[in-house]
Amino acid sequence: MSETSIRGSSEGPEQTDYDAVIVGAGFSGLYELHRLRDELGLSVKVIEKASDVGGTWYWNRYPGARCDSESHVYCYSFNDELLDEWDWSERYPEQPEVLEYLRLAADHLDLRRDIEFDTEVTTAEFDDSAGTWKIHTDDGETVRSQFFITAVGCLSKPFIPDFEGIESFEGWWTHTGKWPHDPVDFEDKQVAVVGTGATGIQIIPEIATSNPAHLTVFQRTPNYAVPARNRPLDEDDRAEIRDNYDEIFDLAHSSGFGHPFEAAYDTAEGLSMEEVEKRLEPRWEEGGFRFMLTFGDLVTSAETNEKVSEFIRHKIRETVDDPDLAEKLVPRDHYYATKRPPLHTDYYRTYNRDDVSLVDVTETPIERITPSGIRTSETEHEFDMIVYATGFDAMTGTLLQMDIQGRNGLTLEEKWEDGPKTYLGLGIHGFPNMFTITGPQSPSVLTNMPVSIEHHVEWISDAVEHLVRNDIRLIEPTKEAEESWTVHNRQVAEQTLYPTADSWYMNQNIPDKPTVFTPYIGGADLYHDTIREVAEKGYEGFELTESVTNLGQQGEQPRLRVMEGD
Ligand code: NA7
Repeated sequence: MSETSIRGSSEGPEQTDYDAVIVGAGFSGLYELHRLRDELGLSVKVIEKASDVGGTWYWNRYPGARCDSESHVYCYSFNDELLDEWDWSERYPEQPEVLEYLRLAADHLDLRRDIEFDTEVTTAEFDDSAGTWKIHTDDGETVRSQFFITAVGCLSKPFIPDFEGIESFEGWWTHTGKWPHDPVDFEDKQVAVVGTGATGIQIIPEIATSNPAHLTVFQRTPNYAVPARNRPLDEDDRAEIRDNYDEIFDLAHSSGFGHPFEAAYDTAEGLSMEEVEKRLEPRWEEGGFRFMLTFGDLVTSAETNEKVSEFIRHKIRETVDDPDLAEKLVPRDHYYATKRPPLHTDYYRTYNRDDVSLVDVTETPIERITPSGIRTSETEHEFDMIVYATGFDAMTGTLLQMDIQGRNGLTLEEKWEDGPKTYLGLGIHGFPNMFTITGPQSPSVLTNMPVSIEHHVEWISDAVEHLVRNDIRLIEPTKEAEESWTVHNRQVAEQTLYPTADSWYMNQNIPDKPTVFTPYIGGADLYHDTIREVAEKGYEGFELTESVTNLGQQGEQPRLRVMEGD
């Protein structure tokens, strides 16, 4: 038992208590464990549903799964030894490599001993009288903790549409986010992929080149995919990255999107299409998210966006041989980047193959899944395998599925009936001592995630340290601060083109979810300044409470102490 443990509650021998319980052992949970345990000396438990570390990179192991951020900034920046020890092999890291990196980080920091794998949180309830959290898990255990920290990722609850007959399919089927650990063989199989978001766009070319008998893609909305231009990194690349790590991370941590580059030009407004192409072409050749950041007003100016969108449409038409098919693949219903902008490797060229075909479900909707395939309004397609690349109940889905109950039994589900309400995407009024790493209403999914994760973990760890050093028992956003942040979120989003698209950013991919823009689009740079200032002003907007007055029968107050001398 750690010197700083709060074990010893009067609830009985099976009760095990911690200073902090963290849910999730991906990028964020691992770093939060390290900060709280190794730097503050607190007793910490991580609860993880999977059998290993990795979070999203544990689950999303479908062929072609690759990060769209460049590898040298898709990692922790806080530990020089880790940076020295690790070399990325490609410009964009493939799933097995990210997973290997996170395994190395967990071993390097000796994190596994405080992670309980294969365990799911079923309920987390705030005990008003004790001022602590009770966390129940599917193995029948309950642990009590002072702080409850969610590190559950933003895209962790897979979504499969409620197609009639889905269970009746007699072939092999899965969602990309629940991909099996054993290799999947597509050879000589009739394969269907449903969905053409970032995931579908990655897996479709991989299946097409795995010798299937035929691959049929079911598309509802065409997407604007930009070439990734992935390539192996050589020794010279790595040397250059190492020599410039400080500058690279400084740039990434102070930029609007968490990448080490900013927009090259302010706007395309007033420019001729020829001038626009001259600016876009080099960035198209460079590939990746740098293309998206050619013009700074891409998501605020309809004129700029339409010009960039038109450029991409032209590229699609140039690549796809069959003009009718090309038109089906050309997006017209939304502005570029108002849905998550995918990167691709050979996506459009894949449709030039004879063994690949496209079903536009806006023309011929899926009516039901049958034992032998998919029936549309036109015909029945027979398949051996169906891959659902149909996305996630994003941002709030995983939090809501944990049955989180705050003060007076208020559930998060009730609280967020009309959409998420938070203060800074970090805390929730009515849910004291709970922190959400990259929660809704923070920049999260609009940025390079490890950068936003580091900012959040460090902010939360500093807040916990402040509380402990000052004998403060509870921290909770005020109702006013939360309301004002929620209104600010909506107002900033309304100044952009984002609300014009049906996207998972807007919650519109899940039936009956309230339509509201969920991440914070005010810019990661401004956001980070804001949360820093809030802390500097003594956690402005949070109510800090020194004692829990009605501890009742819970006995002694927790005895949290931060390790001295650090
Ligand atoms: P997305 O981006 O939510 O894509 C899901 C895809 O599935 C998208 O093309 C959807 O079409 C399609 N979809 C969803 N429901 C249906 C139905 N009922 N019929 C046909 N097609 C459907 O999820 P991804 O996994 O690709 O990406 C999620 C994030 O993971 C990604 O942004 C990265 O950050 C990593 P729609 O466009 O809604 O018409």
